[in-house]
Amino acid sequence: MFVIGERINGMFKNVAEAIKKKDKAVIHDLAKKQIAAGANALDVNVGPSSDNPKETMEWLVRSISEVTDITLAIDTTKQDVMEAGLDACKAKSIVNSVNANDDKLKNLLPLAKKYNSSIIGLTMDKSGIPKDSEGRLELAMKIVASCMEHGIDISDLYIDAVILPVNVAQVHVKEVLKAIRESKMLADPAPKTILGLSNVSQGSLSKYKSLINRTFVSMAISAGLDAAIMDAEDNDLMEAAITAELLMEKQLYADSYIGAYKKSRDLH
Ligand code: THG
Repeated sequence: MFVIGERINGMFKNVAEAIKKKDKAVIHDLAKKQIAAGANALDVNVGPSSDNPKETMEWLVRSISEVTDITLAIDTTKQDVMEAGLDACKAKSIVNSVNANDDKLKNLLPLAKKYNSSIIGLTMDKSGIPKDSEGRLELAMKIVASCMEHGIDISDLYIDAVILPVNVAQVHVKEVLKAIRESKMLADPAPKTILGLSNVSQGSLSKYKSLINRTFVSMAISAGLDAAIMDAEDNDLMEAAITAELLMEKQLYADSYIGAYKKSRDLH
């Protein structure tokens, strides 16, 4: 699975503080640790309370690029913040994200093309997140069609069916799994699929969060999930994902498959 580390996000207290104090060492450390744990890319989000989101995004991206040239997912809903992040990123980038609103598609897809970025397309629009898989697929189809119109390869598109916290939106979970399965039929080659995995356990008891995350990642991988924004430093979660991919025949079986996987990626 393509793992995007979730930790460089201003919703976390230590990141919010590092942003306030312009403390690069915290950001360097978070980047290095997530990569050492197996992240293939890093999500970058200034968080909900940034006064200067544009400058903060530039600062975060520049700080990260001092220690790695790994792919960065620029995580913002604001167009000027997105452009600032993409422009500051010298490595490969991912637009995280567009939704199915006409104005978002019209403004952000050309930006993705200009910066040669992959795109995460959320199955939501002005009326919110549809409750069932059919509604999600309709919006996914709209995003696929719009990418085609903009000359974007569908293999560069990740459809995000948007998982919500199970404690308040339990009925959504199986609809998301169904949407993952069915979004593979929207085009040939199919779009990839992604989730912000930890959303599912937000608000649940701390002692169960990791268990909920790793159970859900296994289910989502069996539904065809290709990528996740998740906690790469949760080793149980990473091993559950590797094992689910093994069982889905995404990797060749070997008795010591965890060790083989980590060795192949130079992880410990
Ligand atoms: N889709 C896409 N991008 C996304 C999301 C998505 N980006 C943001 C988010 N959702 C994914 N990132 C996180 C990061 C942390 C948590 C959830 C999603 C999280 N944190 C713990 C909590 O809130 O309980 C711990 C917070 C803390 O320790 O302070 O759950 O869906 N494309």
